[in-house]
Amino acid sequence: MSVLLDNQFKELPPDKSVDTKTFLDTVSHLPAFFDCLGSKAFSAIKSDINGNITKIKAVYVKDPAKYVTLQDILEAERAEYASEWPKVGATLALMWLKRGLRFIQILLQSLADGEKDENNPNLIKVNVTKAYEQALKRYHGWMVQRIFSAVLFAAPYRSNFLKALSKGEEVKEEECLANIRHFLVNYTPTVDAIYEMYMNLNAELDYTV
Ligand code: 0SG
Repeated sequence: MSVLLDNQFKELPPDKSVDTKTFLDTVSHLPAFFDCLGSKAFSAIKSDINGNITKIKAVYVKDPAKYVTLQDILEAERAEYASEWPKVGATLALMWLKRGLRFIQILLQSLADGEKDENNPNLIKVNVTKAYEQALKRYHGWMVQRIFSAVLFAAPYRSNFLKALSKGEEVKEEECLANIRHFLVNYTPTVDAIYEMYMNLNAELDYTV
């Protein structure tokens, strides 16, 4: 079985609201995946994402009935924190988490679309760089951009990455790519919905770290 299909996102309802518990249950499986990538270079990213998820969960468990959807959390924090919002609490954590989720989406879509460096077809640098430039780069100052360049050297080979997605099993490339496409069917609209929510609530910030 595939890591992705074991942790599929649910189809969104017509109003595109994202159920907090389902979302947290699904994204909670993400950090463990970094251990399969075979390099300690990913530990800072893993702990950043873990931190985001822990922060959102901490708010949710305080009152699950109040925070049924992710939008419930943003609206409650907007009322609670006033001028500090949105650079605060779970709103801030989800703002960063969604960028990591967008990165993963673009990376997987690029692999599924068969984009590759024809001279080095077993490298995923071209896919990772595309994802970074579209999802994260604009939020990173030169220092973090340099960290990205260093991490890029630790990126696994395409074949090893696809194997890790298949939980270490030898799965045919086409089957793995089919699993990725299947996973993206609900994942992409979920990430899009979170971006849309940030835009509609005017909660997006564009400072760099
Ligand atoms: C397969 C190959 C993968 C290669 C991956 C390369 C990805 C590039 C990564 C670059 C290195 C990023 C390291 C971390 C950077 C962090 O500084 C930033 C900003 O972090 C936020 O800063 C925190 O997340 C916030 O935490 S919070 O929960 O408490 O709210 C907060 O601390 C904030 C600063 O707060 S403020 O100043 O506003 O008060 N993080 C990122 O850029 C996100 C990086 C996500 C990378 C996702 C990569 C996924 C790879 C998947 C591979 C399958």
